[in-house]
Amino acid sequence: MAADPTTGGGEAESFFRAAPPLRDQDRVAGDLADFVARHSGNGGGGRLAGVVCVTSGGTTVPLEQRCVRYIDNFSSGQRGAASTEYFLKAGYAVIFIYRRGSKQPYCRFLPEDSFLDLFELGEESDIQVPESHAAVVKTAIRNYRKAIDEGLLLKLPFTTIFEYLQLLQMVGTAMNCLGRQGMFYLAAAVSDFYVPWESMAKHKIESASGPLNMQLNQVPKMLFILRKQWAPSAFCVSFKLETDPDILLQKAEAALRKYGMNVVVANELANYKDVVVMVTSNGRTTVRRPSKEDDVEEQLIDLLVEMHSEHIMQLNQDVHKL
Ligand code: 9Z3
Repeated sequence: MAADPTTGGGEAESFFRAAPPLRDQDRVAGDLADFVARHSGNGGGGRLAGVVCVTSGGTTVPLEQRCVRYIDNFSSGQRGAASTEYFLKAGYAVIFIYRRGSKQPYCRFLPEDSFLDLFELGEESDIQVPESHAAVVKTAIRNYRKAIDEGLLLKLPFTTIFEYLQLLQMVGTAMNCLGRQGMFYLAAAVSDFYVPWESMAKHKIESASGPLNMQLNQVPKMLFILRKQWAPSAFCVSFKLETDPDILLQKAEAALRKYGMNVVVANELANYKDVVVMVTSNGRTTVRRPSKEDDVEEQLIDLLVEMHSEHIMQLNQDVHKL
């Protein structure tokens, strides 16, 4: 039987074959097709700059099919949420693939622990926003509603590594028709190891039988398949997170070459909110956040938007040469 070109063959194909099917798969496919059709033509000199898929938050690796325990990856979703806001501001349509419960665009400044502090009951038992929070709530509602009402933001949630990679595959193949106008900005923290669905315990693992020994398989390298098969003309930005600064840049450079990324953004756990290094085939660019009140993502997105428009223009030049 011929390999399915959307699954990449080999390990990736068996990953997708064994994964539990995505809930709402048909609805997601329909929403995606509509969104991409509505925005195809972006970046070709029209009003919009392009379409970007932003991934955000950490994937979980379930240890049981009826999951009680799971392994998680570090990520609050702050980077993905902030970056989505800056992409929308720059005129992009955004497909936001996010971990359920992680940070959301335009909600980053709302209180998390004391959500009810945002509201108070008025004299007629109507709900009001106290003056102290009014400005931040108004801005959040205005910006969020604008993005939704103008059809510029499509949100697709995931929890597990299975859901995440199936969504990435669907978005990758759906965005292929956008060619160079598509961008992938892969900030989600993706597990490198997982338990294959078919070898996973069905029920909660017994603790009475003593210590647990478990072998985790390697997650197939989907960046390579994204690049080679799902959306080969898109502009691809991936992230490399390390805790050891001595290996960070060489790992980022290796990822750039191995997966054919346009940019790998290197960041270190200890200071990832303050500084990132953009690694490209032309060298390295360090981006620092100017102050605690600013986001490092603002300048990062500015630079990426510039590079993406050069990537699009390269196509236009190639077409004119024909
Ligand atoms: C990152 O490195 C992100 O910048 C952070 C953002 C996860 C640090 P927060 O969500 O954190 O703002 O709290 N993401 C990519 C991590 C990753 O899994 N990269 C893979 C790798 O390093 C490649 S896809 O191998």
